[in-house]
Amino acid sequence: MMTPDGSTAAPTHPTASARTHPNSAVRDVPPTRVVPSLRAEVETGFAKRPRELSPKHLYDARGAELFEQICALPEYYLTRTETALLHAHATAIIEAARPAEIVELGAGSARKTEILLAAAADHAARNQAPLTFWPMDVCVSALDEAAQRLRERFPRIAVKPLAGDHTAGLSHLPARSGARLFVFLGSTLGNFEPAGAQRLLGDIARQMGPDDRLLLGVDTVKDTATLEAAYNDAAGVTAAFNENLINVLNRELDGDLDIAGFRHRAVYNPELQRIESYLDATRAQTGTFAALDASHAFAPGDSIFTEISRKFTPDSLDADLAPAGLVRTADFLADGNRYALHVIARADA
Ligand code: AVI
Repeated sequence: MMTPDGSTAAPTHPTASARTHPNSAVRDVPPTRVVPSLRAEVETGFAKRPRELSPKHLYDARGAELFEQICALPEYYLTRTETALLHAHATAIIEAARPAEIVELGAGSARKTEILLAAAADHAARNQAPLTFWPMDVCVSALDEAAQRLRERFPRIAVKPLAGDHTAGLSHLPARSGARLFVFLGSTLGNFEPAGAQRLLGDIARQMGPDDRLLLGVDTVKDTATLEAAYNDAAGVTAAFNENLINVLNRELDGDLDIAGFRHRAVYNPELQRIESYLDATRAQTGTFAALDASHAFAPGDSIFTEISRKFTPDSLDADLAPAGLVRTADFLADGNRYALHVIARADA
């Protein structure tokens, strides 16, 4: 399933040999390290108070559908602001990166990247240079759909989809043929704690040569009202997205929690500069998970901490980039600094 920040259970491959999916041109990127399964996360995360789970479990088929709807909500300014920034600056970004290859992490439908690909295809045509697009995602069906659409629109671009979880390491990416532009959009970096963000950035940095660049889209620190509205939309789509996690737990772990006994809550934590999303129990209930051979009792007000959405300043972003040996080389800011696209290089390049 397509997830902005990784898969639930990446298979472990002993070698880096590429596998092709049946009836699909998608190749596997074997994980470098094992990522914890939902089962393992419940076992450790539900022992904490508040209970916690990583946000990647929000993206089953229904969650992915609800997230698509969130991206179109009036309150959720992130997607349309990033799209507008890409339209405004795609040519400048491509001129700065001069890529022979574009590798997108968590590409999904690659709708926003299409804007960048149009500029990259023009650049490649002017220079009579080849161009390859490697969209990487855990959802093979999304990759297949995107590849078909992009091949039709950009016959000059070699579209080579990669199935894999970018949170499981990137050592087994295919060999390069020239300067690479890594792309990581949607402020998905904000769904990672600083340690996780730094690890992911380090994984990317280790794959970057001196001429390579990373294009990173991140949401920025702003007033609490705007931020909280974006995660508490009037139509209740974000609430449904968060509450759907109870369905995921029940289905995957053979559980019987009552979804009606939980309520979505999203609040801005100004100290940590992040939205924190919770599921609060509205009444007492005990859920039994047959797959875990365990029960979990919730009292009214007990919470499951389901997601962080960090908001960045140039300084806080630099604090994540520096340990990975990365620096910003160009910044593209939306009006009022509502959102940012950054072009990033190796500090030693
Ligand atoms: C995917 N990610 C960047 C979104 C965010 O803003 O943290 C997920 C999301 N959660 C609630 N609304 C959107």
